[in-house]
Amino acid sequence: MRTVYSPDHARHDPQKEISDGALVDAVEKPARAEIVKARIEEVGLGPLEAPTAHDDTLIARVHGADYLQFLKGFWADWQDAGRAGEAFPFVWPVPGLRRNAPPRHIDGRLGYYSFDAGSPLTEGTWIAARKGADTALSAVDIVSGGERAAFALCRPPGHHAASDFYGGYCFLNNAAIAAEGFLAKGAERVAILDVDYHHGNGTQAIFEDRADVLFVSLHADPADEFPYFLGYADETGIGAGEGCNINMPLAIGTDWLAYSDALAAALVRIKSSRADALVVSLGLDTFAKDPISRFTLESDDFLKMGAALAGAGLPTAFIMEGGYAVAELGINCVNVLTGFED
Ligand code: SP5
Ligand code: ZN
Repeated sequence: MRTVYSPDHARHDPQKEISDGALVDAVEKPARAEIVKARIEEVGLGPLEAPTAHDDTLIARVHGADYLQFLKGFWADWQDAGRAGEAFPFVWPVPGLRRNAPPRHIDGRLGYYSFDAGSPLTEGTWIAARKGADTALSAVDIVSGGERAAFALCRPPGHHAASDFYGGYCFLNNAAIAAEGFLAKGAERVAILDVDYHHGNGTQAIFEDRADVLFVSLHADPADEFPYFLGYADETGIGAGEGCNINMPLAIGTDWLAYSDALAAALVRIKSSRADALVVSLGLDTFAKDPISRFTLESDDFLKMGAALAGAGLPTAFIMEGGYAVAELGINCVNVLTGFED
């Protein structure tokens, strides 16, 4: 399998995040992508290729123009405001406050365009995220060119980013951009299967009123886990998209036995959707030893996950999402990809 990778991911190198009510060491680190790259080389999965540059057309189908402008210009604005370190929002326009226009002040703008304080914006965030979008689109190009599958080793991840706000370590929604890529290449319908431990709230929000993109997500019950405010089973789609959003919240402690049942059900739904292509939001934070998560999948289970995904029989773009047990992340991620190929 061909992998798309850019060293520019490392320009997003956050040091701290707010988590569990405290400022703690960031877990979404450059080492994550590097250990996956090293494992790909170790097992000889296939070539590593640089992304090709894509213009903003498909990114602009996913994200609002003002949001993109905010991200692009943020670091200069932050410095103009006399700020130096990585940036955190601390006030948000929840219902009861107004979110009709971005405020002038940088702290107001940060809150306007975000939903959590766990996702530091840094000097290199925009370039890394923008290269990540190129990485996802390049994987789509490879699959549209006739390959059965390709892997976009994106960093930072994307599935929590909505059309006009960031959060959950995510800034540009790479999986949503990949889905738009398949549609632009002529697919009539695309399925997105999100196997990250956390609900892909951004991807759901982007497509929930559309029938051309089916979103299916297996994740920890949001009553117990981040992102808390989306991802419940009764969110089935809106308007024309009714029936095209499927959330499968799973209990804390879920093991492969229960997970594989849910995955099989998800794949039955995807196979019956007449989708022309599949985007997999590939988070590895369902792993038992993940430091921020509470499922109990083991490394060998990721081989089985890959084999199950191949059973959908669709051209597939794998998009890297979460997974924070860095020591085992390369093994677990590449196990999905080799399990898919075997
Ligand atoms: C892409 C992705 O996986 N984003 C996840 C963002 C999660 N951020 C909130 C983490 C809260 C962790 N709380 C449990 C820590 C255990 N000490
Ligand atoms: Zn996650």
